Amino acid sequence: MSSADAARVLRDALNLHGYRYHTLDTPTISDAEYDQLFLQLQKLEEQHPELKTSDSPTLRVGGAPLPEFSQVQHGVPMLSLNNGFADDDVLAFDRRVREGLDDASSEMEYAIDLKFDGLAINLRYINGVFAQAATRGDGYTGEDVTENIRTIRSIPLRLHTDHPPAMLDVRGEVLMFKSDFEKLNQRQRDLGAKEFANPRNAAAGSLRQLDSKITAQRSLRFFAYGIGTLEGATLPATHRDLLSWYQSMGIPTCEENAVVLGAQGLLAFYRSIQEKRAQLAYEIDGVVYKLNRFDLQERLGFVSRAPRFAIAHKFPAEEAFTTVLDIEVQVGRTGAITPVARLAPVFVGGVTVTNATLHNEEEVQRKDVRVGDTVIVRRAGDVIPEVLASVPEKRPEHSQAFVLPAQCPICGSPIVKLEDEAIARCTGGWIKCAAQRKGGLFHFASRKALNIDGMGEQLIDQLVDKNVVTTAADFYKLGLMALAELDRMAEKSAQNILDALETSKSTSLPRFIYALGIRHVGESTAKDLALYFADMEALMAANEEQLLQVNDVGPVVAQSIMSFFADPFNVELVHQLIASGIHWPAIEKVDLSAAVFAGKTLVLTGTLPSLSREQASALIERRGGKVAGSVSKKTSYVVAGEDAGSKLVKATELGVPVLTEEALLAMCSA
Ligand code: I6G
Repeated sequence: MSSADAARVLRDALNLHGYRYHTLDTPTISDAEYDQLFLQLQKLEEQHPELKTSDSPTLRVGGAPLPEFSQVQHGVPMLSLNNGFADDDVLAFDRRVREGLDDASSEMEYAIDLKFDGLAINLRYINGVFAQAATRGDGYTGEDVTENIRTIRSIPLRLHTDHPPAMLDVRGEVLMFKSDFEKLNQRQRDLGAKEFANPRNAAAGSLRQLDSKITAQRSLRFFAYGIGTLEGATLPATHRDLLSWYQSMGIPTCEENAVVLGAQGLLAFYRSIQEKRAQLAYEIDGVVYKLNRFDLQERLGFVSRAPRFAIAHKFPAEEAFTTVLDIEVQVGRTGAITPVARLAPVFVGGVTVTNATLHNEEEVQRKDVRVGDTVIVRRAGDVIPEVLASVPEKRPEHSQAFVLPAQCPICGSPIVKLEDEAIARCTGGWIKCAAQRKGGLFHFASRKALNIDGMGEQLIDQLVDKNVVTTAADFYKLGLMALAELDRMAEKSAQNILDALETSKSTSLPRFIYALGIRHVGESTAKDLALYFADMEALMAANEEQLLQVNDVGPVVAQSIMSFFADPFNVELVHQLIASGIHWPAIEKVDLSAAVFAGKTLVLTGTLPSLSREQASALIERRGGKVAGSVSKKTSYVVAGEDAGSKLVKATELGVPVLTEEALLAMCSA
């Protein structure tokens, strides 16, 4: 084989394996084998520089630093979208679209994409080969970031098609996944370098590097969602077809998208994605609605610099500036001390925020947050608001750095910090420290534990402060009189609490174990412990050897469980709770290590014909399996029912076996 042929074969193989790894998530060769091929091509190109082509994967590692970015004129302007925030904005958009098309009575077909929080980029392919990339800039002129974009492994350097367009401008967003952002900031911390405030800044900072070797070390991704210039091919009929065409050519698109009818379809998707938002691997700040058909898009056209056929429906702002009024410390149920910033009220992410966590002492010092500082506050989904960074330029004179108190502000016990822990703790324990007592009681009553309806923070505060309740067993000694004497407690509400306490007595063993608040025993470990021991007395008497047999229990968790039950106070508490009437259905003891799904992870998708999600999960867990929420290479089976969506598609792409309910039941009874 000639050197030119060898270089072409190696290039094609590396491009194909890169695509399988970075886009499809189904590599067919090992990393070491890939590296071997890469080295062979690098060597060949060194010996024959004339064989180096612009789609060579060896260029992905970055090239010589540039003196500056040159300017690129966009063939078709990269315009921005009008924004809507409220449902009414969406209804008005839909009305304008229908009226603009003289079709006020029909429901329009809309395509919906996520509005990724990244940077808009234009990728130009000439005859199927990646030729240039440019930022959006002012929409008409951007910056040439070709060498940096080339380092993004999921972007094909050559399109996977035998009939590429003569020229294609792919529009989309470069972003950084949340997990890659965390890793990058960890690396920045290790190097003593400045951290990035959020994934968007990290993506922007990584892309605007004159030295593309730095970009190559950052994990950036790309999702395509639009098109600019197209020559030598026919434009697909709809936006959705465009994305499918891109996918067929190896250009990454996001699988979270939809085609819906009418404004109600738009709003339903918006709400479903709002619920899912925190679980997405990347940050989004809203969704984008577009008429699906390109011919209708063209008929509507543009108004000033934005299309009439599309709108971004944004989520309420998630970051805002405010002032730190004070820094106090909170004591959690395990004694963990958390510094909390008291803030001047600020509206962020749809609510008014007055407190934000500062996590721990190190974090306050690292971010150097001080009383009087102007800070950026972030609220993401249901997550507790946090202070992201302070703005030192706006700091008042004579401000003081934060120092953690030596004594617990609640019980006065010493605060200590173990060497290997970032968290400082109050040493008072349940008995001395009312904050720990309240935290433990709140946990016991919480939804995933004994689920005592109405037993909230304010009620527990009163019950503890008035010495009516000390341990969870005291909840079940409460009478109508004691409750009715509390502030803001009418007889009816008191009776509701008593009814909720009664209802909570019928529980499950996993809930009961979780409710005890043993350190390191969360919901999932409680479930594993209940399945393994099937009996509370057996768990209380378990030694380390037995505990280590339980799924996901290691020495630290085992030690924590043993020391909890080594305390006669805790054993007595369990006995008192059971004596007060708390009970659960018996669990049949099974040897999970030999069960059909031992060590396997299953994902449920769609509606199963007869089993509810909870029933299917219980079946799987009782046979040693774990139920996960998303499909990956590590998924053992996907159980699919009617209307299974993107999870089923992903399973098929990754070659994960798919089970029907019938097959699941057959495996369970084998
Ligand atoms: O379909 C889209 C998805 C996401 C977009 C979009 C977007 O921004 C993150 N932005 C524009 C300007 C357009 N479509 C036209």
